[in-house]
Amino acid sequence: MKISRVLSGAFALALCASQSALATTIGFSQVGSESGWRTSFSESVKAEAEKRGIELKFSDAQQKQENQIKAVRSFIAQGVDAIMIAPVVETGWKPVLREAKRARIPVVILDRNVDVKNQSLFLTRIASDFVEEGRRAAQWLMDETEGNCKILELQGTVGATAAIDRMKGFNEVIAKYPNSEIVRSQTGEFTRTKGKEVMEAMLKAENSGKGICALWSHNDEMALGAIQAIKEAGLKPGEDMLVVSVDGVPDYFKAMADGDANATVELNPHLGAPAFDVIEAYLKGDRKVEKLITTTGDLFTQETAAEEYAKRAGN
Ligand code: GZL
Repeated sequence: MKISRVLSGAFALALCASQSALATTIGFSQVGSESGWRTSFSESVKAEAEKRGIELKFSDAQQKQENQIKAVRSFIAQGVDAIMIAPVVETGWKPVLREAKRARIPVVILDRNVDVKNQSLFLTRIASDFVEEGRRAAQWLMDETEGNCKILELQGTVGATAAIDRMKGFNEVIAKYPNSEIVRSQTGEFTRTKGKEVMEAMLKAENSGKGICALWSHNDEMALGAIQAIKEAGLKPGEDMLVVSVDGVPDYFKAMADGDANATVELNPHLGAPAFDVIEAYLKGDRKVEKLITTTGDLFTQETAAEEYAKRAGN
């Protein structure tokens, strides 16, 4: 074999080794830090990036889509290897996703969805089945109340997939029970402060909650705020008014252990690992990836809340 061929082969091997050793740079546009779940999600992604030697450029959009779009444009300008977006709402993403595609930068959607017809604008979406979360919360409540319940609903962020789909799933089940209905529904924007504020207003409008059987909250953070409002209205949350929610954050397990809340559907915050798996495979040339990778979570009640809290507190 000619010496030049041996050298070029060695050079190619060395180049390949050095490239794989080069840190992958990934831009991550996160919604914000509006809930305990969101914070766990961010921390989990950062820890996973650290573990894998990935250079993570993290942007917190404070729940504003314009900040997310700015961050994605900045990632494109910096020439990152891949972009992850946890979209605050479903609409308004097509232009910036097309810019990423033109720049040949793969995009992974995490958690909530983007409403784009052209599915080639992103590599995959990794998320829980929010409709199923709503169904499970509703079925638990119907089983608990023998299908006889007047319900207040705290909706998540308007236009967010989690709010749209949890509402859809919950209503699908409630529709089967003629003696149950949602009597009032309003957005608490997924935050504890707004959840308390909106619950205070709903209780005032509903005779201080007399005759209300349950609160259905699209996330634990709003439910925890609402629990304060229920107490200040002179009612016992968890008893006079049942509380059912989604996320499974430690504070909510504590509330269930204290008898102030009744059930939650846990939402997996560990989306970093599956996202990095897909991105690393893609960067190595693997083009086979499902358009949706679904995570799952269990429904938890007061029965196991104390032991589950002990496992989660301080994590
Ligand atoms: C749902 C996620 C929601 C959480 C909230 O997957 O988008 O956003 O349920 C968070 O805690 O604000």
